[in-house]
Amino acid sequence: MTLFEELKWRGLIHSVTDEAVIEKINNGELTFYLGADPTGDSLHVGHLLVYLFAKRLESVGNKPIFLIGGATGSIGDPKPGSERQLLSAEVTKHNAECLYEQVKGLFPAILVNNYDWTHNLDILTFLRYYGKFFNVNYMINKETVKARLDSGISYTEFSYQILQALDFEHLYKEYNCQLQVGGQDQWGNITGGLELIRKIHGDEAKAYGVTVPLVLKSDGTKFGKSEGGAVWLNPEKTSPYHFYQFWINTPDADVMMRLKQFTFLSVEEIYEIEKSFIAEPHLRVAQKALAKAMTELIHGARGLEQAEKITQALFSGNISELTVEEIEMAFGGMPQVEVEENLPLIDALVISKAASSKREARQFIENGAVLVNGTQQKDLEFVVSKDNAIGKKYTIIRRGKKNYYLLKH
Ligand code: 485
Repeated sequence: MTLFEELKWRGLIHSVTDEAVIEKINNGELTFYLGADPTGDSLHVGHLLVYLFAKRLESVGNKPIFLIGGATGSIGDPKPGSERQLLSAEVTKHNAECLYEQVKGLFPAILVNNYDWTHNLDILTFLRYYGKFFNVNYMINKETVKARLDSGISYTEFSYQILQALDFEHLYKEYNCQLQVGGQDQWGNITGGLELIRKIHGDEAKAYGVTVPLVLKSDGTKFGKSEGGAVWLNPEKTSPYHFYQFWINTPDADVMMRLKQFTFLSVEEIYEIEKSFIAEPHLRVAQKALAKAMTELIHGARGLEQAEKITQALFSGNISELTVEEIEMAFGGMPQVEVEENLPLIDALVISKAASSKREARQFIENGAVLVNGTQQKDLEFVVSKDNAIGKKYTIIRRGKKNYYLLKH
């Protein structure tokens, strides 16, 4: 299987502008670029596919340029619905630094910022030289603009596609960059760049575009969200444990596709996993392989180890093995109750809402449904205190098989 055949098999090709690009990709002979606007300070899993696609191209020798849209980010790629809020220079600068750090962790790339060649462009050069290459009738037919013609679009956002086209031409000229990759929503911007290259450099100029499909979920909901909102790559925003949980909760209907799209497991490995998955779906072999591969890719061996340890501890109830840091990771974002003094377990159950009344709390304890820091507690007189807390800081109450409550001392 060639790389391109594999990319197709993995469901990573939406469109290509010219089939001639296939052989060049396979031979690893291209310099290509991927651009992102610094609109946020972290990537989330919804962005990840295109970046991993770039990593795949890089792995056979193609050379990546990562373009940060310091200029375009200050304008805003038109999105359906409404105008974007303009971001300040400080915010885009901070976001740009954060994004570059994350991309560096995924694959080596030359970093460029379109602010560098855009900010000194004077209005007369823009209109008299570049403007002449763009036909308004054609521009308003681009999907992103067309979608806004009814609700309205500012001249600012309308001009966005010209700036992105200028970038491609610039990188073509300066780096012999012949390929731009992006998500399927970038098709219009990418082809705009190709036309500009042809108009300036002639028909023999060789440049291409490849787009990657949007990640779809079989149930129609948006990919990349969990209960807590977007699933971020930044471990301070989404812990490795919650990241792992996101992948392990992938529905059966989607899991094989996700293994192909997102992981670097080989074709053979994926077929092996599929066999056991079909034979014994309840063992969730595919989900486990996916969560493992993705957590290791983004958070390294240590992040994976933590995530698996916490998952195992919460599943088996052996909470006492967790460190304070791991407890904070597991329960971060979940409600926790602060307790000042020693507290009878019965009261602790009520305060943490593990039980609705003292009477119910007593029943739970007597029935053996209550575990304190991983140990079943049947003593109605038991007192929760700093001294018997994990790390003198946390008491974890489990009621029944799955309900966890956190008390902080
Ligand atoms: O020369 C360029 C200047 C800016 C851009 C690309 C090339 C950014 C692009 N217009 C854009 O808006 N990209 C999105 C972003 O920045 O978040 C997303 C795309 C997605 C995928 C991802 O960037 O919506 O499809 O391409 C990398």
